[in-house]
Amino acid sequence: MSSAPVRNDSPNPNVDVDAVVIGAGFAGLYAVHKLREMGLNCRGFEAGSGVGGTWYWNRYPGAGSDSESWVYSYTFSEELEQEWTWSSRFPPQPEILSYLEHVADRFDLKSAFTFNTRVTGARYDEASNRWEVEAANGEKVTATYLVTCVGCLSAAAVPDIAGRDDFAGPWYHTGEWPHDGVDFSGKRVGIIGTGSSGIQAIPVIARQAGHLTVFQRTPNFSVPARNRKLSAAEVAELKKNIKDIREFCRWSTIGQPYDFNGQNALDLAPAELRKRLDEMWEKGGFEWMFGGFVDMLYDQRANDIAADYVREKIRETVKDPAVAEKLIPKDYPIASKRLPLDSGYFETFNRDNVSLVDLRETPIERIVAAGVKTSEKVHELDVLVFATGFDALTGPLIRTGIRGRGGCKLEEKWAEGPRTYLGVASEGFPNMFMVTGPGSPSVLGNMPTSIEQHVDWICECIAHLREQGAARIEPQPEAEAEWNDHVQELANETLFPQANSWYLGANIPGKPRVFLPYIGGFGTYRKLCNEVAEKGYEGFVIS
Ligand code: N01
Repeated sequence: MSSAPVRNDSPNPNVDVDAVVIGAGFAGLYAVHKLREMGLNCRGFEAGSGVGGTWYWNRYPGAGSDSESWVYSYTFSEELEQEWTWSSRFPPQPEILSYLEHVADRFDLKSAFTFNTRVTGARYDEASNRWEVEAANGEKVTATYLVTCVGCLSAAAVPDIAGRDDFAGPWYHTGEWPHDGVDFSGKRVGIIGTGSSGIQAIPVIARQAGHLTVFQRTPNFSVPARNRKLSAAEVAELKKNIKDIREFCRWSTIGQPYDFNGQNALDLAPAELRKRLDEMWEKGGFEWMFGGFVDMLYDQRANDIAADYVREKIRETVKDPAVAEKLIPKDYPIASKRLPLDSGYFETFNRDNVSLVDLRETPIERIVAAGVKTSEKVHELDVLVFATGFDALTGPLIRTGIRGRGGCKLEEKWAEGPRTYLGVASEGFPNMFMVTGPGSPSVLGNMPTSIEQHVDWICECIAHLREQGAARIEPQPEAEAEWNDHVQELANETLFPQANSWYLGANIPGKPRVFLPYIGGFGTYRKLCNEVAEKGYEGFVIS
């Protein structure tokens, strides 16, 4: 990358900048760090009062990472990597937030950001070749480059259930949790949703609440996290080997320190397969699925083996067979919805103070002042929790009010689904870069690995433009169309499209059913991005 000094001819360097970065999570912090290192003048905007992104907003009980701590962090600074010590295998939300606070302070990143300030619009002006960014505080800033670091799962979705505002008690969405916590002691709590957030929160809330009612629409598979404290010896060993571990992640299928084992489940004798699944189950974590047999994601017969294994575990764990049957997913392939990791989720249903309402048997009719009214009865509640997910990937970008050439709104261009090239740029939106946008591996891998790859690639691209004296970059329509077809084709080769998941936008009424992330593997994607750059940004128009 060029280290040539970069000129900033802006009349007002605070208002007319080289780059606007939206969001101060993992992505935005690193983008600011890297762009500043290149000599660019950056302004950042963040809706929250502090840094952290996902980990700023998702403070619900039990929130934490499902990626191993030693890879759920930045690699750009060896000193940072060596000086920070994680407490456990899967770090809890407060620890990740402290880490990001530490990074922001250590590299003086907060000074680039205006906090408590959501970006309300960003318009590309063709005449000046600049982005005009408007913030909720009335500020207007112009920039050569717009770098969106808005997160993939940051637009909370609260379902529009009739009577929602009639509820007499407080209600909360897991993705917008109050900073001073919620005291559930002795309360009758209801929770709607059994995705990853619900599955993390339910065991913890159950331990505090007087009674917890879980409203389940679709039962979920889940694999034990087997979280544990890291010993000093383990930390020392990890730190010693961290370079190799990280290099492995960079080229692995899901950006994690393990990968598919190159074997198909269907090629193994049943006893051997069972032994391997048992060993992996004891280990816990995503590795059980994504460090094992790749045919489980492609071949229904192999997937059935994994699904039946988990079904058996649920039956063994949940004492009441009728409750167990309700908790067992039967109508979609395992892992075709994002596989949650849990710490005692199924065990929670053995508690006397927990009850399960199967919304397929008794659907919600409306919310009333006293609680949730299903077709059976009113479930009386003091507090209601929505663990109902997010308008994933496209939602956070669309709500930013982005308009490209000719005033074209992003939501107009994406009316039938997102159209991007490499998930990083979209034709008609010159000089706009999306970090982990739709069409990139993003949510199908370890997010910090994805984020660092994207930010590095974007910064090298910007350096290239500046070296060439080029004013503008945007995808060629043909390259973009080809990429989008490729993303869909790859998804259609797997079992993923068989589930109604947020990967397909199926959780948001009216959202087009399009597979959102790139499923070809993180290492493959990295290689493709590198090749595009090596070929002079093939598929882009540079002018
Ligand atoms: O959201 P979800 P999430 N009536 O969309 C139900 C990441 N994450 O916040 O399946 C009744 O998965 C919905 O039911 P159904 C991770 O990538 C990571 O849990 O649509 N129920 C479902 O059960 C994850 O996948 C971590 O039928 C309704 C639930 O709400 C992503 O965030 C931790 C409903 C939503 O599940 C999203 O997870 C947490 C309605 N009207 C999250 N509407 C870690 O890394 C929705 N539901 C640890």
